[in-house]
Amino acid sequence: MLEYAAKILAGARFAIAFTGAGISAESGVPTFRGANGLWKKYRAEELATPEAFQRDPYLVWEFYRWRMKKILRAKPNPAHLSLAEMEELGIIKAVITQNVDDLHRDAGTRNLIELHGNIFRVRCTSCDYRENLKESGRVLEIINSKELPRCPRCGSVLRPDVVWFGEPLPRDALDKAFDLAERADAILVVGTSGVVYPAAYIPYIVKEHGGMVVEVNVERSGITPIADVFLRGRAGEILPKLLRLVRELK
Ligand code: BV8
Ligand code: ZN
Repeated sequence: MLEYAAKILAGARFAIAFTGAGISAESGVPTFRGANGLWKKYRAEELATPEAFQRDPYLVWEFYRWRMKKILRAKPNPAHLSLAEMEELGIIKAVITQNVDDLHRDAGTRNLIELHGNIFRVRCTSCDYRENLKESGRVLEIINSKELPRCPRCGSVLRPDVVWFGEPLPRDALDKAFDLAERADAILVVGTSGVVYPAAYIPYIVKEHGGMVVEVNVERSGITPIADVFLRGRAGEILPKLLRLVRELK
């Protein structure tokens, strides 16, 4: 199966990658729905929604501060690094991710589409102020404060610049992702349960346009039914092997 997957990627004219929380699991970033998933301790509707933020912004900020702390200690794992190298070698043209953890960027991926935003960016709940906390050097200040972060421009409360349930995805990111999916003749799907929409449409769009779907996951997902190849296993183990085989074929 690995050989067949390598042949698909080596032979593709325009291959892309689509990733979910599972690709960051081996970096120590908890997934949402897996065994030790986030939603076990917390419940999505209590936290990743605008209503939750309205009702209890302190609780929601506590959740994001906890995740930012975990993600700050995380390093890209061999799966992120393999995708960055595949882009370098021209094997894939872009990475579309549902993750908000910056690990693809840290691994060196350049053409990255973040469908659900980024946990290290904040934005104002009233004006259009946005801030990349890594660039402004305020990550630790935000993580360690107990107060609600305030907009330096208008004084309103700042929120994480991520997409919550019930919120639309950023228009430009979604348009770019759909355009890439329509052009792709192969998609490498890594570490997603494939249950969150509209992101989960991406592999289906590739399939509808006659593209091939290669999936890497430790268990079956909502994408497996349309996968031409399902490689069961951990992304950190499978992707480096896949990359080696593709390089031999190229
Ligand atoms: C919207 C960002 C409308 C913030 C997140 C019923 C049917 C269909 C849709 C809906 C429905 N009810 C509601 C909806 C819509 C809803 C939705 O899809 N709900 C789902 C749960 C049914 N979608 C929305 O609300 C979206 N918005 O629809 O807006 C609209 C339109 C216009 C105008 C106004 C409104 C917004 C969705 C985005 C929500 N934001 N997070 C944050 O991160 O805090 S969701 C969250 O789930 C993350 O972004 C995550 O990336 C995403 C998907 O999860 P996965 O990445 O797949 O992670 P998961 O844990 O689920 O799975 C991990 C996988 O990895 C597993 O398969 C596991 O086996 C595997 N794995 C584990 N370890 C490894 C591994 N694989 C390989 N190697 C390993 N080592
Ligand atoms: Zn403001």
